[in-house]
Amino acid sequence: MAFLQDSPQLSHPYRSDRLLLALLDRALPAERRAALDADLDALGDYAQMAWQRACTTTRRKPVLTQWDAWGQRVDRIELTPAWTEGAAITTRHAVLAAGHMDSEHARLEEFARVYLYHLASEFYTCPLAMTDGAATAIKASGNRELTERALPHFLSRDASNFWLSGQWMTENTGGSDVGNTETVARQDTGGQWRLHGRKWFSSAVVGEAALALARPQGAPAGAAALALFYVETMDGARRKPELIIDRLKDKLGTQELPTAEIHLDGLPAWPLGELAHGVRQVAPMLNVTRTWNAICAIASMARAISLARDFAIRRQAFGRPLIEHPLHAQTLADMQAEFEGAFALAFEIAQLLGRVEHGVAAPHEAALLRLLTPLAKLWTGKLAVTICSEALECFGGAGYIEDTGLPQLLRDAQVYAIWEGTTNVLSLDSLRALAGDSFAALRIATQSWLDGNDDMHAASAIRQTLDAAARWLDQHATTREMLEAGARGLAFTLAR
Ligand code: MFK
Ligand code: FAD
Repeated sequence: MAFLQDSPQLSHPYRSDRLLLALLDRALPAERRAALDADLDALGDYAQMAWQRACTTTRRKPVLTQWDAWGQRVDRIELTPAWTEGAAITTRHAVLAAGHMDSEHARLEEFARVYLYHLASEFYTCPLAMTDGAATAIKASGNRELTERALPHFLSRDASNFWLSGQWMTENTGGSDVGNTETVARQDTGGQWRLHGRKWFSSAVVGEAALALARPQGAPAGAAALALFYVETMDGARRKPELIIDRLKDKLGTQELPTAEIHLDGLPAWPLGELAHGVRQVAPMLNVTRTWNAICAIASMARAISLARDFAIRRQAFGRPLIEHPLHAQTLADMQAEFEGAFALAFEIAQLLGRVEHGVAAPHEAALLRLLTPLAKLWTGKLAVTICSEALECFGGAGYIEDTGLPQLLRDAQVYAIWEGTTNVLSLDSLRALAGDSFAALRIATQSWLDGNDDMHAASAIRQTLDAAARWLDQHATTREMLEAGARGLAFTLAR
């Protein structure tokens, strides 16, 4: 019989992940740790099943049907299997509800679930992230009526009343520069606000609600005059007629995710708070979705490395398994080292978020979180592409073949750097944070880490890096142009 190549096998994403296990054992009190186990084990099982399913079935994309046979506008979207299972998996394993429990550990427990569920979910995690962000922004707004209306759905543990929320910011005029928003909010004769305009990317178009930026009628130009509104999209089982789906985007990756172009023709809307400073009001949402992005980016890296490592044991070249070739082993080790740094940073912001939200953070930790969130998002976003690309090469030609399931890892990874703020936009956001107390907070955090660590080499490298960054900020970045031009370099240095 001719030689047949073994396919890579996915080891259990939870039980075999020594980094995640060690983090949870270290960070959680024993009782909470034990209580978490069943959900993580089940999400690991689901991830293994989903990988098998993806390798043995033909990939599908969501399909939009705009008109029925009798000429009625229906805008019906057929979803892929992982998406039809999404609400049940999310609510059964409390993926979102866990993050809003009354504990400083809530976010860590939530993001451990997200890390395991993400790839199996086929980016159902995208609307989950936005739903979590919407819940966080609504809570932060202090709007009691909206909190009581929306949060029981967003954080539900029952699939039958679970709602997804979208985040409608990007328009044709600009996604980074939302100050150009053209969507207008007008009050009808009954005083109800209604949105009119076009949103260019809407990734949770099948969701039941959204937070949307719009300019109240008569407000001046610019970002500060935008308001943040809550909308609902469904009227019972039917989509509201004031929300029209123009088409689904044809994308490089995230193909199971139905990302739509929509327009709003008087969709009823409720302001979260004051009728201005909508960007400030949406910021809590942005910071949560950026945390999701970092966790999902490291989940992609973990998957790519896990498969490449398994393949290295199965594949023979020059008379021995790949793993016994020093250079191949070194390649895998280098990928693992980069990944472990990214894993540490991503879960650090998850833990910090939990501590800050529950009022148990040290005085410097809120400022630290404000800086580390954009840094984690921008660094993991880029690293996911590098590691997925390297992993594909580890499979040789097979890594380039669609029905191995491997190329999808790379195509999907490209999105992490683009949505939720591009690398440049987040580098500039880290300057916003550094203009406050964040650099001092980073020094305090680094010092306390160095105090508990006897690696002199690492300590000296870290001190030198921080000193160089401080010198650059003080002496060289003397104009706004210089500061912005160097922002990406600074951000990557600090993240690393
Ligand atoms: C599977 C993985 C999960 C991921 C899910 C992904 C789903 C994808 C969905 C999307 O992509 S949704 C669209 C996301 N869009 C963006 O992220 C927009 C990117 N652009 C920016 O982030 C710009 O920097 C920004 C729109 C914020 C610039 O707006 P402005 O108004 O020109 O900025 P300005 O004036 O500096 O900030 C306004 C206020 O917000 C300021 O506060 P004050 O009014 O009190 O002075 C800022 O400090 C505050 N702010 C801005 N960014 C902040 C923030 N506060 C806290 N955290 C931040 N990150
Ligand atoms: P631009 O803002 O035009 O950016 C173009 C380039 O210019 C980028 O490289 C950027 O880094 C650079 N740039 C911009 N400003 C600066 C600056 N000041 N300094 C230096 N460089 C700069 N949006 C939503 O609102 N809701 C969604 O559900 C949603 N889903 C999405 C799903 C997918 C799959 C994708 C790909 C995008 C989605 N988006 C969504 C949109 C996304 O958030 C935007 O595409 C993103 O924020 C970038 O905006 P833009 O496309 O207008 O690019």
